[in-house]
Amino acid sequence: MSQPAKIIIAVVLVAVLAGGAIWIGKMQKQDKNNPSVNTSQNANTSPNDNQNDSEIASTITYNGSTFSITKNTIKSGDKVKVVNSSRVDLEFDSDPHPVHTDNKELNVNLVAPGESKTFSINKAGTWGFHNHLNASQRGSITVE
Ligand SMILES: [Cu+2]
Repeated sequence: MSQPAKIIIAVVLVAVLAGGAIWIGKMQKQDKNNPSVNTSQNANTSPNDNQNDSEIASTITYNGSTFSITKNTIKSGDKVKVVNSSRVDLEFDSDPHPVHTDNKELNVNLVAPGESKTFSINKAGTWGFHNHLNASQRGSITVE
């Protein structure tokens, strides 16, 4: 074989090998990208699907004389529902009475008999609350 013919064969071989390597690289990239796109879409859409009671982290129920609470410790950003199951007005507010300044996120004020109000707490700590109409009726909730 002549010298120029060997050079041409060598150049063609290098071109074919390089082309194959680029093609395989592209295939691997596509395989990696497709599943990750799908999972990130699912993660972004699911949290906003439901706006119902399943998102309530804790429920505080007033029976006319005392408060009961389903969960004493919740996470920052969680939703809390205040239910007035009594026949009298409830004014649900943060401690201390009468200024309600410890954590104003708890100041939901009037909850009429048979009604409820939902609020979110973001500030970490243990927060006391009371019925402003009868400040001896009280409870607390902890936010981690
Ligand atoms: Cu008060």
